[in-house]
Amino acid sequence: MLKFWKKKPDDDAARPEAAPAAGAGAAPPAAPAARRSWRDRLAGSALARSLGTLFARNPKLDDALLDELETALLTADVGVAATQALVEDLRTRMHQRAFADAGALLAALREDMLAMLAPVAQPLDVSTTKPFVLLMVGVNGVGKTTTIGKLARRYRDEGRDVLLAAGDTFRAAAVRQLEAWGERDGVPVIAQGQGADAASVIFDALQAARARGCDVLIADTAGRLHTQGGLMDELGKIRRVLGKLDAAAPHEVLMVIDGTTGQNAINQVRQFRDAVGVSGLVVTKLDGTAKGGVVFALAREFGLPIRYVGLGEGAEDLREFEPRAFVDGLLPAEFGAPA
Ligand SMILES: Nc1nc2c(ncn2[C@@H]2O[C@H](COP(=O)(O)OP(=O)(O)O)[C@@H](O)[C@H]2O)c(=O)[nH]1
Ligand SMILES: [Mg+2]
Repeated sequence: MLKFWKKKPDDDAARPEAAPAAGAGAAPPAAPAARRSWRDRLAGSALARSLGTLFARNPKLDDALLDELETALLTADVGVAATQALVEDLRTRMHQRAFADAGALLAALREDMLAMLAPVAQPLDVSTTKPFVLLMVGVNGVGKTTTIGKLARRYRDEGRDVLLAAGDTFRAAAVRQLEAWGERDGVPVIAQGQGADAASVIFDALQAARARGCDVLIADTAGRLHTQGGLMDELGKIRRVLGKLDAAAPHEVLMVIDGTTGQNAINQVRQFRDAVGVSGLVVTKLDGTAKGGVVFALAREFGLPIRYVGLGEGAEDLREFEPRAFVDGLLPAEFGAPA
């Protein structure tokens, strides 16, 4: 089910602004010509598909329906606690005869889902200080560097001066990948190459950001070192050296979660939160086959702000998290408002 983000042959023609790829093997994919709707992007998710199937046959209002709903939610990584909260509320109200039909139950599910997500829909405001230092963390392959490329584009388009720091010095390809995004976005990158001390790269970058009067500094970090302990030590050191220049920096520690990883995401957040502190989340790869439910599990478990979600690989595919668009993208079309 890669159809939502696979490059189509005629995409290039419709994309006059598409820049040639920079850096062999590290080329960020071009942005789609038009922003696709949330529903378009989320339709392939396991939750959207199973809820669609479940309610398409206009089922009877009974406990069997709630059991099926429970299974659908658990299978889509909503997690035990969030699933129970959702299903038990519906069960209580169903037994009180609050619903006329399955459609009314689905409408109540939608409201409950929105209520669960509302507290974590807190957009990130990078205009509170200058330079605003954003430290990107998360395990390998979740989409940190890609998200930085997308954010750099977004902030630049908002008229901000952005600087990037190539703090994933563990792999040479990681530095090249960030530089490719920098070229593409027209945003400078501070790098020292593979094997450099990540904390010193990011320290230099903050000094440069101050000297140049930049609005936002976004620092990439490694997701994997020789040991997990080594990684946490490195992130701790980065925090400490930033604090020497600006006691409040980093102003945001943004943890990136791969939306397809399921319940393991919970363990990842717990580990990073305890070791380096996390102030916001980005959930990527919700397009395609991601199960989608992990967003509810994260909201329920941590209550950390979900700043952005990734709905594709292109620069335009990073959206501020909007619970309404997200929930309506997952629920069968006839019950939700148009996404
Ligand atoms: N479909 C999809 N792919 C994504 C998204 N975000 C990142 N990716 C892809 O995930 C892969 C790993 O991304 P990368 O930024 O290198 O991860 P990092 O190791 O955390 O820096 C790349 O192929 C990205 O294009 C997303 O929102 N949707
Ligand atoms: Mg990376």
